[in-house]
Amino acid sequence: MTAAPASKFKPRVFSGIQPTNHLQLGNYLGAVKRFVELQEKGVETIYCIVDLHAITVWQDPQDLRRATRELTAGYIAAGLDPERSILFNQSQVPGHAQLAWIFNCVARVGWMNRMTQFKDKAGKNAENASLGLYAYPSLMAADILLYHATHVPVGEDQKQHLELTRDIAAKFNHDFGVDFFPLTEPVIEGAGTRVMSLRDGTRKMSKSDPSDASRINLTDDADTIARKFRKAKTDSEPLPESLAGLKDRPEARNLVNIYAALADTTPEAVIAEFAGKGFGVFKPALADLAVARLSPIAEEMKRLMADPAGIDRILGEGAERANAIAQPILDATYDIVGLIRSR
Ligand code: AQP
Repeated sequence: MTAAPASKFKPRVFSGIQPTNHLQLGNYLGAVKRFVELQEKGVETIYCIVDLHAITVWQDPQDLRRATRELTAGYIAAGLDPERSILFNQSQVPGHAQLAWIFNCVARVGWMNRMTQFKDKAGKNAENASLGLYAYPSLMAADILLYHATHVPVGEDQKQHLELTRDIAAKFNHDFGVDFFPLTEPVIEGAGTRVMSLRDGTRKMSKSDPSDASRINLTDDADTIARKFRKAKTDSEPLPESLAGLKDRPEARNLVNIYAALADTTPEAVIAEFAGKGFGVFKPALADLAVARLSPIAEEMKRLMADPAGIDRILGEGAERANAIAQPILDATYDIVGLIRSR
């Protein structure tokens, strides 16, 4: 983690995940595992369940409630401690939506038009996408800047949105002649920053991919994990002697990266161990490693999910703590913009 350029801001980490479907391995390796590492470093950490982002595409209300609690359980089961990190769902802190509106008036339509995630998610029928999906990056900037967060751990796919967050902060500071919002640094590090689909090494692993076989869900049992890795698309060559030999082999490269991220090592070290071995050897080793790492998390999630009221309590307490940081920053923002607060 490098220091944010705007050094008047004390280090504060913020990130979030959408409560859609089930947590998948890419979310875990690209985001949640990093969240835990930053918590363990002793930095102030705020982790959100971004339910307002989730509803930018249709969510069944029952499923949304289930996914919100399940994601909270996933955070805690993976090692986030509600005492040391602030854990809450976005909609319980009204400042996210309020600051997002201000940023809707700062960000330019042309900036939004360049966002590749909108193009991917809206697909061919962009005219029919929700206005919320289009404005998603502006809400994401509000999530981060509402806390004056200096660092945001995310997967590679969020890099463009983080750049936009910096653009919004810089334009706000410039327009109003202040040095109020920090230029937040993305934290995108390690072998798990871009986990790809198990069915297509050119597409990222995603919660919403229609094919369940394309991803490992954190709720999958050991047999399902082993089967999905066994059936993962690969070529017929053995693993090469060096990383360069994986250049045009996206599926093989993906499995090596996943192994490295799960084992807390580098892809180079994985290649050194498995060079010359075929997937008949590598896939079972990968499945065993994944089961060893993920099964305890799945077990703990199950235990936590048995007490939904307990999860809701954690979210409520987290929201209070989050709001205590957010409200003064929102009030100051309103003041800078010229909006009167008379109570
Ligand atoms: N495949 C991935 N590899 C590494 N990191 C990933 N992330 C997502 N997929 C991968 C990271 O997980 C965090 C939370 O993502 P999100 O739920 O807010 O939205 P997303 O990026 O759109 O993730 P999904 O799984 O693809 O969700 P859906 O299908 O609902 O849109 C982010 O830090 C992201 O980088």
